[in-house]
Amino acid sequence: MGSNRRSVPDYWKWFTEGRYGAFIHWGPYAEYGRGEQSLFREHMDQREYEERACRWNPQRFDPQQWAYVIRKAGMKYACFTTRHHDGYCMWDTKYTDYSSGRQAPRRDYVKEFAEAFRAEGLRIGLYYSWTDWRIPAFFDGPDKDPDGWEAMRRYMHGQVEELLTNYGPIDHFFFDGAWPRTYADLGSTELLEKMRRLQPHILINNRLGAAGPGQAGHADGGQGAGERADMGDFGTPEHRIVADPDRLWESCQVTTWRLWGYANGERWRPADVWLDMLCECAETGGGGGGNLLLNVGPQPDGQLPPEFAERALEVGRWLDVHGEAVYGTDGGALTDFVTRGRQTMKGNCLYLIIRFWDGRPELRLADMTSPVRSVTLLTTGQPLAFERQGDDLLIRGLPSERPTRLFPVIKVECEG
Ligand code: FUL
Repeated sequence: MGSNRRSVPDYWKWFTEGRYGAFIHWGPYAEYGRGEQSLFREHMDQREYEERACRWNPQRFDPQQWAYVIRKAGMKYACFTTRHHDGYCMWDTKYTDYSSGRQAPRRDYVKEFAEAFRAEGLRIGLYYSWTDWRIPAFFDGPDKDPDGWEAMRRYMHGQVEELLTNYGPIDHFFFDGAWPRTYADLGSTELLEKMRRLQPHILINNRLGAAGPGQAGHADGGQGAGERADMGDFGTPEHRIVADPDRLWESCQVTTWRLWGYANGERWRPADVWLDMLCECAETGGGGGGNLLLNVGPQPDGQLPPEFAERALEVGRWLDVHGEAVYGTDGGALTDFVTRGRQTMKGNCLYLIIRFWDGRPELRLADMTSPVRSVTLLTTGQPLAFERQGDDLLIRGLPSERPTRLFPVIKVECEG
């Protein structure tokens, strides 16, 4: 069987095999219930936003509960916003008082997050935005304000160093908001060296700045958007699933239809849409990467929205039964299956993940020439009869009723 497995060091296997993680966008912006960019999008008065941020004091933050739900959801890691574009820091940083450590909560949320998630056996990711909307030097750039720029760069590098020094092993780091700056302006090369000294096994994403001036790039960072092509361990397609030919990749997606931070009254994507994104990542990426980082914007009081927990646990129950079709799978396609669902492979097994159950007793796989040893309906464990017809494989005895609300899976074990 063909495989597009990419060779990665053993210490990155948790990422390539784990496939599925949670993105957590949480900060004072949750109070507005309109996503993570309320300040910017709504041209809000900055002072007013800051005053309210300093008073923000969630009473129901329970990181153990988050970690429990996220593990039960079948996710293997989580990436937490330490600082979004509003500049508010979710840890007790020595570089500013504008933080959860020094304002109303007097809590180090990064520490609490890392400890609780590690205790559940989850890997730890940290998100850090280069952009801080409060600091004009970021937008003015180094030419207009060299001193302001230098101070800001020291501040950012210092903060990243703090995050990688004080919170134990960090597995994953997600930079964001590098636009419109270049990697040279940001000092990305130097910072990356330092990060790898502090955390030799860390995976760092690609949002590290444009290759040069005039290649400003896009929020999405990468794939022709002006990011320097050779930077970062994994690509970060946003709101889309597309393989990065040069490195591992992780598609980040929202669970509502639009926003990342808590969005009051937003419509939620249903569980089958989540699951299909996960299976599409597995199918598209295989062993060459292809992760799904699925977002949640916790409520301002610190609780996970019940709509999130409900869907996450439903997908988690599906993964309890069908996880082998998603975790640690290789890429490559054996048969044409797009009209019915997704296909993944692992070793000598092919998994057919069926979105559209037509209730017919037979399923024909075209051009499935590999010799087959057995066929099983993984969902129920029931063995299925099969027959070779020329180059096709005909599978028989499928139940007329869809055997699960989410996607039934057929496992085809080939010889050798
Ligand atoms: C974007 C940001 O601007 C969004 O707020 C979000 O954090 C997303 C993951 O990245 O570029």
